[in-house]
Amino acid sequence: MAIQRTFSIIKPDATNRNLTGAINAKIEAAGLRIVAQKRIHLTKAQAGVFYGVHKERPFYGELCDFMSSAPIVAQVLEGENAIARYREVMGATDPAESAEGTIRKEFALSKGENSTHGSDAPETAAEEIAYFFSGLELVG
Ligand code: FUP
Repeated sequence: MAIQRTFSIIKPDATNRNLTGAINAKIEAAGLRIVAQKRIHLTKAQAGVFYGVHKERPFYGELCDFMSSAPIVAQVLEGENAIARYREVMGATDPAESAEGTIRKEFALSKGENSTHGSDAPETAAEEIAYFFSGLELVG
């Protein structure tokens, strides 16, 4: 498997609890490199575009409110099979279903406030990276 890039967000529930370093430690321990990173505060409209795929879902409004409620840390992670690898490191969406040792098992508060986002496929990874980072910000 070739070296891949994936897009990650450390979400407001985690930045509020000062968990950025603890989550980054798990990412790095898993062999993923943080090749770009910035802390930003999304507007509700910007969060809405990012989660546009979910706009018909009942939790969409609440999700956009949450994602714009406090700063996030947007990241690009690089490594062997990075997309699937990071989803393993994050664990299942709902912390009640996440495996031991995963980020969400350890830190997530609920299915909505679940500490991290990770891309689910190469196409979405490319789109999500381009939404948050310019080519000049990707130094590898
Ligand atoms: P994931 O890929 O694990 O982030 O999960 P999904 O793409 O299914 O969901 C995206 C985000 O929507 C989740 F991180 C949290 C939110 N969500 C809810 O708030 N309630 C739900 O029932 C499902 C998802």
